[in-house]
Amino acid sequence: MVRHDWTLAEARAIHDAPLFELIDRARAVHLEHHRAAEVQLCTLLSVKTGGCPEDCAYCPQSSHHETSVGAERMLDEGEVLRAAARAKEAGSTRFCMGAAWREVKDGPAFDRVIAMVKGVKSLGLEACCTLGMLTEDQARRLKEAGLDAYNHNLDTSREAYRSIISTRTYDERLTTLRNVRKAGITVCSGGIIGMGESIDDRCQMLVELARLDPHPESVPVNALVRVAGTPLEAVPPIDPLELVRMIATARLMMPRSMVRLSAGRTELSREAQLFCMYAGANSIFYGDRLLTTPNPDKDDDRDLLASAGVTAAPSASLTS
Ligand code: SAM
Ligand code: DTB
Ligand code: SF4
Repeated sequence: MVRHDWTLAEARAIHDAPLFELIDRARAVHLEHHRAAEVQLCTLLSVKTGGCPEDCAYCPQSSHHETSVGAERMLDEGEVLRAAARAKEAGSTRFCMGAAWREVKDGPAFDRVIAMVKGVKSLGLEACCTLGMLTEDQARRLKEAGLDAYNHNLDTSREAYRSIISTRTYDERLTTLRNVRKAGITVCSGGIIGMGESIDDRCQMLVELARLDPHPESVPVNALVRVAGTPLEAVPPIDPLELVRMIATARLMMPRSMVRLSAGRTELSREAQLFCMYAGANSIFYGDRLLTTPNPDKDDDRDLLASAGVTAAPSASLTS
């Protein structure tokens, strides 16, 4: 049953259950709704890196923090399409283009994104963008260009949001998600754990995501990548089992969504990554780079999946 009215207490009860009980429940739901021996491979590309006016405490691309990531020029369409073709060749079925923008502004840069989306679609890939805030009209233009999904994370609970980002509000985030939905683009929205938030914050974020009707088709669960120069550089790392619990809880609360084991895999053992997949994650980012930080080697990922008999999904793995 797909529910939109989970309470924090219910989410906590799921999340805090004895680990094996939580995993058994999540696995059962996963088997019911997904091809559980498949994982979708997605490739990320930063098409406009750094110099972002927002002050997200986790982000190396914010101009408020002194990190090794500088503001770069926007990539051109050819560079992006060459990267997308390589991603497809390597086995990815979804290509996500990110820009370090607060919001999309109409004009040449947005026109270029539209051309990129058309090009990625012509290669036969799922196309996703993450460009910051979006108006209804901009969402409509992206849809017309063929965009399948838009990533815009809630990142954490409404309460914790204020201590992580001061330059925009939770409600602005929700408005963009509404604009994306209205245009008929699928929603990709999730968050980050390991920023110093409480377990209640994590569960409250899942309650907020599950409140969206329909649920986001895609829910990325990121572990914070601690980047030198950001305010969160010295936050203690999470225990990998926290990620397993978060993924299992997301799987149970949003049974039909793709749950993506996103940033943070370089810090995880092979066993922890497979445990996340067993608990309900059915997608990973594939390729040596996320947006600005490293991701596991492609060869290591191939070995990992092969050793578990997990195959790369042809496309979204929803079966019903
Ligand atoms: N600027 C747009 C925005 O914020 O919506 C799109 C790009 S932004 C880099 C996309 C997402 O990446 C953020 O919402 C956040 O969840 C994730 N992210 C950024 N830095 C991260 C980090 N250091 N560790 C984990 N996730 C991170
Ligand atoms: C998401 O939730 N994770 C991806 C994607 N959506 C855009 C981004 C992760 C970024 C990690 C930090 C970096 O590489 O800059
Ligand atoms: Fe900018 Fe997005 Fe990074 Fe925030 S997360 S600083 S909006 S690029």
